Amino acid sequence: MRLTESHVSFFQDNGYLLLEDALDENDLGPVIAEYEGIIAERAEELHAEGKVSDTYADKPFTERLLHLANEAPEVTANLDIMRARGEATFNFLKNPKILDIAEFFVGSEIICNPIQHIRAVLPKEKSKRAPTPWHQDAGVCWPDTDPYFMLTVWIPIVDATLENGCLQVMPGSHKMGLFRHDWNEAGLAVLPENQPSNLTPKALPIRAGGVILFHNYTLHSAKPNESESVRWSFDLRYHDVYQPTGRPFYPAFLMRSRLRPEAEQTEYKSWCQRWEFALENSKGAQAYRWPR
Ligand SMILES: O=C(O)CCC(=O)C(=O)O
Ligand SMILES: [Fe+2]
Repeated sequence: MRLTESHVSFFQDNGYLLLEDALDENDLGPVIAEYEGIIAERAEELHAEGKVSDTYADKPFTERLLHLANEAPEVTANLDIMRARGEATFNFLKNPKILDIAEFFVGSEIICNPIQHIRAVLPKEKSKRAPTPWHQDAGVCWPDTDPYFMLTVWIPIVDATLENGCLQVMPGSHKMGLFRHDWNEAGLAVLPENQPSNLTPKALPIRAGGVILFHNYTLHSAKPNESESVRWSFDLRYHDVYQPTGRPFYPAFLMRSRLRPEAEQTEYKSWCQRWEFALENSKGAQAYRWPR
């Protein structure tokens, strides 16, 4: 995808940028297949244990997890990137198309930040979690990242619609500094009384294959999932190698270095090992500047 100065100036003015069709089937297919495999394996296990009445093998990717979760909610546990640690997912983190987009904004020495997720958002009546509340990603980092720019890349792997809980942003909010965040039942949130009253939220429905970029100070949230299917998306973060990550007890990976290509940390096995070690040894670490 060729980015131009007008993309950059839109991003600088608004704090976000939506790029349709940045990725295709070859990029998303392996990740979907990997998660289909993980879910199929769990379905078989749960069925063998008598916890689900059916493996729901005939259901599409956007629905199978939901049917299983209706009977065995534990099926949704540990699906996140660093817990499931699939190789296709790891390859996705260093997908050259994503790194090319990131390079345009963060330069050529690109760290893949450990604050990264794949989210399988269930329809709201079925979900134990409220939709992601209004927040800034700077707010979920340690304050040592405050002076720096970090790029969030939000990637739907199924179409994200107004109905199934697409992302929404407050354009211009990235120029207003850090807002106060408070914990509520939805998570760490900028409560309505602390939000800028002069800005209007903009919902960003986007087809699978598109990507949304935003700034670490952009206020954003997710709409509720009012559909009958699962909203699957990635949110990944990239920044320059010399910046802190905001979660120093988790591993960061130099995914691209034009200056020192030999220093790149793009090996699947060591990615797995470093995450295993970090998850095992960081229990109880303070993840947020605002304690719960
Ligand atoms: O996908 C969501 O529900 C929230 C995403 C988000 O907060 C982020 O990408 O930083
Ligand atoms: Fe966020």
